[in-house]
Amino acid sequence: MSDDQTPAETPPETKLTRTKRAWAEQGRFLTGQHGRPEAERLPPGQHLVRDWPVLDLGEQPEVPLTAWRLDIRGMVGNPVTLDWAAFSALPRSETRSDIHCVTTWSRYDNDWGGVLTRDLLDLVQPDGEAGAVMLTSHDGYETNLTLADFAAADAILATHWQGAPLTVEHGGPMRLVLPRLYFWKSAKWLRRIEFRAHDAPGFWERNGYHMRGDPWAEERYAGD
Ligand SMILES: Nc1nc2c(c(=O)[nH]1)N[C@H]1C(S)=C(S)[C@@H](COP(=O)(O)O)O[C@H]1N2
Ligand SMILES: [Mo]
Repeated sequence: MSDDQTPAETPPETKLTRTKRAWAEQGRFLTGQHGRPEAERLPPGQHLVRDWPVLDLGEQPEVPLTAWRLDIRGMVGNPVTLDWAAFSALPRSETRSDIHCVTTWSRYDNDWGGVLTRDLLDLVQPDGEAGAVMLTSHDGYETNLTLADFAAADAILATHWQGAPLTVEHGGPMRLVLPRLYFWKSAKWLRRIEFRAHDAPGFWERNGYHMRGDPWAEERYAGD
């Protein structure tokens, strides 16, 4: 894990260190801050809600912690299957972020607890050739991300919301939260993360949604 003491020497320049430096530069908007003027906090075409709507494909899988597993596969140096104890032993972090759903609702100031995707990446060591991830969930849902988006500084594998364990309807025991993209990218009930060379469409992306889904660029649908 990366909470390094003072390094004795400069680490060797590799593809991975270059990639990580690029991620760090992209992460200049720090966790817990929206990083934009207040007037621009709400992306175009969005409206604010105070409640938290539930959206899914009609199935809310119950995954007992004793049976919970997260598979990390594909182009990584250290493929692992984590059980709940192993996942809970990873470094814990807290973030505060806004939700932007493509159906036009946004919700400000959600407090998340869990494991930063950065800390998972430190564990599994993606290959230099890995450029994308495919996320698969217990309900069969799939969604795709570039590795750079997955590695965003504020992306968190969340187990808690506002200090309490995530409820099943919102993706508990663990979901991704990726605040910089529309919320369909934030897979609930996450089961598997596969590292790949190239980005390929997931469920909504095969059904007309945009491959990336940046709310600030209004990337709602394919062709936007
Ligand atoms: N596994 C899974 N994850 C999912 C979905 C889903 O149907 N299944 N729906 C996505 C969509 S379209 C949205 S808007 C958000 C909704 O999350 P929420 O119900 O916690 O608001 O989850 C995303 N993640
Ligand atoms: Mo959505």
